[in-house]
Amino acid sequence: MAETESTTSRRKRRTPEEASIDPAAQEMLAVAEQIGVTTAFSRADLMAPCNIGAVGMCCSLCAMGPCRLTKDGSTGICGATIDTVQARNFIRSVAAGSAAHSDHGRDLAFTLKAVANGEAEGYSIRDIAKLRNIAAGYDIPIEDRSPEEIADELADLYIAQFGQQRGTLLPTRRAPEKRRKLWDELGVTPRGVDREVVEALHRTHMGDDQEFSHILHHAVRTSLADGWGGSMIATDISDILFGTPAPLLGEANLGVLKDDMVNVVVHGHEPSLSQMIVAATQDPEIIEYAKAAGAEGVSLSGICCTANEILMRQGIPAAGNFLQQELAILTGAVEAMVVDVQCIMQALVGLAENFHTKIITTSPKVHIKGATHMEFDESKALTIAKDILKFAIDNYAHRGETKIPDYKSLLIPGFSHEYINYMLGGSYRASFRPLNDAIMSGRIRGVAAVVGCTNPRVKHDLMHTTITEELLKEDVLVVETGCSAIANAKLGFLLGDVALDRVGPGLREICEAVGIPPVLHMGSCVDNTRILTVLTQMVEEGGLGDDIDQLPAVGLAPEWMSEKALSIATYFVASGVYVIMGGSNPVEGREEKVPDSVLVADYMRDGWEELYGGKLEFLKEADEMIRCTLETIDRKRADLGLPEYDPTRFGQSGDARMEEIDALPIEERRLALYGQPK
Ligand code: BF8
Repeated sequence: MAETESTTSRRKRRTPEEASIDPAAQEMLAVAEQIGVTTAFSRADLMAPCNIGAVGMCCSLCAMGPCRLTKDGSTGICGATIDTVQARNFIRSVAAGSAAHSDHGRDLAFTLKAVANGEAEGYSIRDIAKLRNIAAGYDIPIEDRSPEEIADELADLYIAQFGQQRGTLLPTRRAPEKRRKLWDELGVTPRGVDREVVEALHRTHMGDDQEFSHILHHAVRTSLADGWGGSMIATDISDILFGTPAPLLGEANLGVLKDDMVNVVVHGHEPSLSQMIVAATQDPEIIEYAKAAGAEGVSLSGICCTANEILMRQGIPAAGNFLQQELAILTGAVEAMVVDVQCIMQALVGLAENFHTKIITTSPKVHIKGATHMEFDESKALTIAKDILKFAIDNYAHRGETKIPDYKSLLIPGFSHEYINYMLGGSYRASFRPLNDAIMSGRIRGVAAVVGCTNPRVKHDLMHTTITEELLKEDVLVVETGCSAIANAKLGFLLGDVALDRVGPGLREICEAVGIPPVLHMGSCVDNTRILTVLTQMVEEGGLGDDIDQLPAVGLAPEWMSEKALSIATYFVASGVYVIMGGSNPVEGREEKVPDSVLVADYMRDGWEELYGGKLEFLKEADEMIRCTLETIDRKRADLGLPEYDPTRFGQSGDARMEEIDALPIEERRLALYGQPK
């Protein structure tokens, strides 16, 4: 097993090779050192995390504090105990994560409404079949109606989900029946997106909810309003407006930047503007404008989840994941970095001042001091996109020396749940049957979702790639979203030919038979809802139990850093999945002498497992995460009565075996093929 380094000393500055496994990142970190600028990597080295706040022992909810609960038996000034403080901090993070994803979904719902009413310049409804399917699922009439009429009604229905006060959030009806009943029984079925987020904030105001498991009960409800609400709505509408992803060829890493073109990097999360910028780069007027400025054209690439949105739909290259946003600027080759919402470092502006790069903010919700603000308005979307590109092109003349690392990898993204369904059965027999059969036979041992951020507190990309590599060898099919997908793309895991030499024999047979890579890129972080849908469809297909908690499936976010990740983790747990988070555990602070002082961490593991069949654990090392993943998969296989995993039973067929046979002399080849000379 590859050596892993989960944490690094805060006292010493890491070398580029210690900070990242990615040679492109290493090259740029060396440039940062040469020119004497900081990055998130070096700032993480210089700033040790607060050892009180990091483990949930600090309460800053009122002005009697902040209170540090570091001594055994100590409480806040109001008397709040450590478990209450940890639960309150946790639910506040879940509420922020749920709000971020869901507000993104809300904005897309308003964009859908505007498109339906002809008020959004440049947009159209790309996936009419998905629009009709989703609308029919909510009993919206679809026959003899135009796509715009259907979209208008669906937009209204989705907009209403945010402000709904009572009843059941409608997308939850897509969960398995048994799971929905469980949520109803436990009282965690979300009512409306905004209501759950607001209630989370109310409950954690000074003097409110003070029983940690009761607070966490509402954390579950708030997270479900994200996963089976706001995020699911965001994925649905993105597919309707911009097209449901299907596999295509893409590229990832900083080597996608072009020396002879105007480089525009889009960074953030919402696809509304980035999709328009994609369209604008093809506009003859823009191409001419770029040529007049002395460039060969405009080269667009992405960072973070915006990268995933346009990569999986149009094949626009990904310049990198979260920790590469500053590194892209360090190449000196970026004319403009266009940002919208979430995961945008404030340090970008100061760093860009060392180069010619312009940082352009576009969301009415996100301004950054020193950046150029060009506000996005869907009614003039294409015009604004062209204005942004012209601004970037005008900046090309100011470009100085460039250092673009010569590293990029091919990948095949675009595995929406619709495409997975199709690829397993074709147009007429689209089905999850082959996947379920492969799991039941043991060719595929189980499924792991390796997702989430990169975090400068751990070696960049190492946990994602180590865990993925080891699970593939153990015949575990891996699905990916977010920054993790970009990390694994850089090592070639998202490209069948490269990756298949590194996977177990049974998984290899399935990948070859179906024609897929062993790591399926399913999109951005809101698209974790596609994974919920896949898990539900696996349950509904039959043979693997009647609820998600029975599936041999595990979720991992080994380098997480954002509050959104905590919301995602919680809604997966509540959906029945064992979730492993790496790095720091925000609820691990304990009073050594008080035996029940790890109440919150224990409850998230054992209490939640008892209630939901899924549990949340924070583990430090990759080896431990891999071991726990495989143990859980094997235990769930045994509980289902499936055969014990045995890789020696497979690998006798497949492309590799055929290549071996082809290389044999004719007599031996006949013997291998027909069992006797012919
Ligand atoms: O939403 S994986 S660093 S980019 S939070 Fe951010 Fe984390 Fe990346 Fe996408 Ni998700």
